[in-house]
Amino acid sequence: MRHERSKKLFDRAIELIPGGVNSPVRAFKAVGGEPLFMQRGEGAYIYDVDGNRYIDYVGSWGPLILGHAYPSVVEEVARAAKDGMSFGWATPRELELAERVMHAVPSLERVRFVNSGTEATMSAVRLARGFTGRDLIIKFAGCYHGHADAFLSEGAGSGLATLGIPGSAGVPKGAAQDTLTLPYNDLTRLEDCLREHGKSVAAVIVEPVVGNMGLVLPLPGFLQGLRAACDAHGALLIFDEVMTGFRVALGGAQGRFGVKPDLSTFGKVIGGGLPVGAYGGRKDVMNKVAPIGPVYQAGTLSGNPLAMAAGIATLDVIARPGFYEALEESSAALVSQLNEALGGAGVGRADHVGSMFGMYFMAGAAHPPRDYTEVKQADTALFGRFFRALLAEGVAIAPSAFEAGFISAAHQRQHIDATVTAVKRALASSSKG
Ligand code: KE4
Repeated sequence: MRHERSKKLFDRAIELIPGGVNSPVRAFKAVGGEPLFMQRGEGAYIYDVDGNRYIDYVGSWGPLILGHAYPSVVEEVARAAKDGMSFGWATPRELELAERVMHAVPSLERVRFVNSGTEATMSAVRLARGFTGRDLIIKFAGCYHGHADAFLSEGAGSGLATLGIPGSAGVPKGAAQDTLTLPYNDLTRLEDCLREHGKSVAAVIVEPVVGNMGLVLPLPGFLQGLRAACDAHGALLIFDEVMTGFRVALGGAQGRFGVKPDLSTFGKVIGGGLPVGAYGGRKDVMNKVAPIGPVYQAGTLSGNPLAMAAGIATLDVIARPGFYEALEESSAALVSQLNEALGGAGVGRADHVGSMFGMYFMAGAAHPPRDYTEVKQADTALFGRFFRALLAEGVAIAPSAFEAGFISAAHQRQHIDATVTAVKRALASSSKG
């Protein structure tokens, strides 16, 4: 494959933008080589600026559950654009999307739209603090909740795990000290922490299925245990469903696992590829949000009509009967073959929850990783070689061993078969070191 145009663009980009990218995980820092520039996407494929085609499992890091340039989504965005890009006044589409999101997720008695997952999680945490009058929050190592100060302490996941940086510079001690970080899947440590700090803990925030340290599933009873522990100590339970929401099920992880949080955050799929985030939950809690309550949160482009149109069109398709069953089938078909290929090559295994999957380069591991300590044993050098070899075979996965993969409704049998062939070839060429 030739990458001259990507290289030329990157040479220009690094003179304009830090690292040449607008989000660190795109920089290929952890896998070597220079980032590619994409020109367009169509269904399961993306095409880089040099015309190379890839079967895409990044899907814009989760939003594109329908695949790229889905016709009805594009049409609805174009229709909205013809009436004006943004008003800064309330518009009808905000209610259209709110009703769809709330119908799918019964724990949402009220919802507020914002412009990113980070805005959603930082607002949910501020609201939990405003509602409880408490300052501390508990998060779990390897879980990523966006780049607000409160979340960038030790073990923040996603790009920080990818780059191997423990936390971020620029976070004041005051912000970091109010965040307690515990091991995922460890209820004993949580209960010990709540016994000591319980009266000051405003909320426990968790990725109900983790996608930001690679894919890590909740152990049986973990999510239920979080619910009970929060109830016992008067803390709010926040499910960060920015990635899992409308991805692992129409009702998100809370629907799939049957645990009801007090607040939830969303993003990605509900924007259909345009910038949308949301937070919502119990009415008594959400009623504390301005303008009816004392917890302030605002946004110039919140509820933007084009973004709402993309979300509405996306949710109208995924809410159709049989959508998730078909997605589950293609996901299981791919991941069982990935698991066989990785196991057969003696380098690791694969797992999935719905259309969110993970590949673990941990030879000989007796089980999929359960927390950040186990995940960090991944052979990242081998992953880097595998990533580059797979890209050369025309299959694009996240450029990090600490991210999840996403299958869309556009991924059909032929894409899955081609992917498995490419994976086997990439494993053969990359395991030589
Ligand atoms: P954004 O601010 O990037 O829209 O959302 C932050 C966020 C919050 N919560 C969860 C569970 C998330 O996965 C994310 C963002 N996910 C990463 C991918 N691991 C975004 C990719 C990137 O940082 O470029």
